[in-house]
Amino acid sequence: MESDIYYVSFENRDIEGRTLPQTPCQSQDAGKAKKGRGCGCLVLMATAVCFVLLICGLLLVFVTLQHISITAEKHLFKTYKDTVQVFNQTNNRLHDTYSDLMTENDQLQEQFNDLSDELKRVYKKGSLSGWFFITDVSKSWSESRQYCRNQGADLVMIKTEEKQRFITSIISGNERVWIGLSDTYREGKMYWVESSPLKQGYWQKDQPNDEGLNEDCVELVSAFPALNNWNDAQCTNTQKAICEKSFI
Ligand SMILES: [Ca+2]
Ligand SMILES: [Ca+2]
Repeated sequence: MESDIYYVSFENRDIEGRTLPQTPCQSQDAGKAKKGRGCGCLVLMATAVCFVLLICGLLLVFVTLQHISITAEKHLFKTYKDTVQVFNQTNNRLHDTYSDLMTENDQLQEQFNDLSDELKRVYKKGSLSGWFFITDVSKSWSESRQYCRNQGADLVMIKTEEKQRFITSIISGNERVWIGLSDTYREGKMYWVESSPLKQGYWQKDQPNDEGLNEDCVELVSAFPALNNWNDAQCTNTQKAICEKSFI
């Protein structure tokens, strides 16, 4: 600044050292220089303001993007949490349903076992047509017959070889079952439960023997050959029986 002042003083002095008035051109140049320095400051200030505004803008964009990202993550987490909750609820319901089904299955299995004990079978072949089943409890001959009648059936009558073979085939293992034949009304004369006389029998060897003069009811013993497995026995013996219900 002191150099500028010295320069101006030098330029505006004559040979004798007297101060000369400034020319119009000199005044114009000085104003331009001063104006130029002012413009430079304004440019710097404007640049600084623009820079600050740019930084603020960038910060605003950054904060906005962060906010959007966090919101999206929150929404995604909530969706995931809801999905997990629905999955757990569905899983619990399936587990309950599975437990119910297993309980029902156990009950059905028990019912099936009960039916198996009774052995219900339907048979249709040739002249045979009926529903045969073995009682699930052991009773005397008379009680067994009553049991069959309570089911709308009667003790089975076996009048053909085909039926004899079939009845034997549905009795498992070594089992003794009552059939609908007896000589209760007349000793030595066998009658079927429908009161028709016996024409063809499938007796074990040396049977019927009316042992002890007290054997009037006929049983079928599955352990013996199919065509030789009848025996007369005491009617009060308790054992299973085979019932027959004819198709109407
Ligand atoms: Ca007898
Ligand atoms: Ca006997």
